[in-house]
Amino acid sequence: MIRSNTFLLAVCAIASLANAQTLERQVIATAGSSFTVGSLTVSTTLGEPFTATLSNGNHILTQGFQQGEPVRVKLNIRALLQGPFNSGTGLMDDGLRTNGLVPLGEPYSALGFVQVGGGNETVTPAVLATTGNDAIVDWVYLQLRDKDDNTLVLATRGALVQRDGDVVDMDGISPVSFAASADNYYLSVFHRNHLGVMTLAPVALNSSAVAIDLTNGSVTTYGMDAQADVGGTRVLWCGDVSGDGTIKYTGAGNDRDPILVAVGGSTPNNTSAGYLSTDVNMDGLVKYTGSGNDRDPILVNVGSTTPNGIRTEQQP
Ligand SMILES: [Ca+2]
Ligand SMILES: [Ca+2]
Ligand SMILES: [Ca+2]
Repeated sequence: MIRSNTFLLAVCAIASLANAQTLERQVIATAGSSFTVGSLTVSTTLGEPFTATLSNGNHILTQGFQQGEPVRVKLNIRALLQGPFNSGTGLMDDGLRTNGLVPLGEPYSALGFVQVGGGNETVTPAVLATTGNDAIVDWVYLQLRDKDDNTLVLATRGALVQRDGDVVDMDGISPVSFAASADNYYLSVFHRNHLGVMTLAPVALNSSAVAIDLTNGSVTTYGMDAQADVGGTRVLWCGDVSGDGTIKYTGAGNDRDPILVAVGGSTPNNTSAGYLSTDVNMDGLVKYTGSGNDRDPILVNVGSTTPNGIRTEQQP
């Protein structure tokens, strides 16, 4: 502070010798950078409060904290959804995409998933035109949680998942990023009609796209049986049509009845097309009976011989 005052007095003395002129303070808010003004090198900052403003009559220098690069952490997440998972290929089917049903905007905010710093992500039709192993299957919803409190959600966002399980950003190929400081975080991955999953331990995240593979058992997850095991491949449990964090086949609030309602309650053999939570296997068609119906996977997941069983999402 003493140095600043001394400098300010000095520049005031310079200013008094110069012709009076009007200076306008400028805020540089789009990026940080360094540049030279006469004999001075000036570094600008992004998103930090200023601590002092100095002037020599010709230039204003706003002093603040420096930030080397925009603070973002990147994650190279892999996760698979049981509904569209094909154990023969080891990939998810992309029936929603091939039927033109994947929305261009993230669906989670409208479904009531609370957003913290994220939401309203959008994708271009060109990204959804990609075919093959990297074709987009659907949107997922991600959370970063406080390393000291696994119930405290610090950041959220929508992201895309490819057929091979890569969770990617809006260009359809890049690792996802969050506007968050390098630190340890719990990661939770959710899907609109699957049970979400969370890392048991916080993961050290930084700007170098840390790998978190939730498909091969390399990352221990919170709770018991948080994911289905399909021949050694971990997949998110499908069948939470109601989105309440449980999979139920019978009883109040079960996930089966909405499927019957979707096809027309008195016409169980009918089908209904669309981007619908009742489409458990995510092929673009809601079916209650017959081959490839959306009801049987729910029964299988609660236990075929225990239809009254309830499977509960493993989140703290
Ligand atoms: Ca991929
Ligand atoms: Ca449910
Ligand atoms: Ca279906």
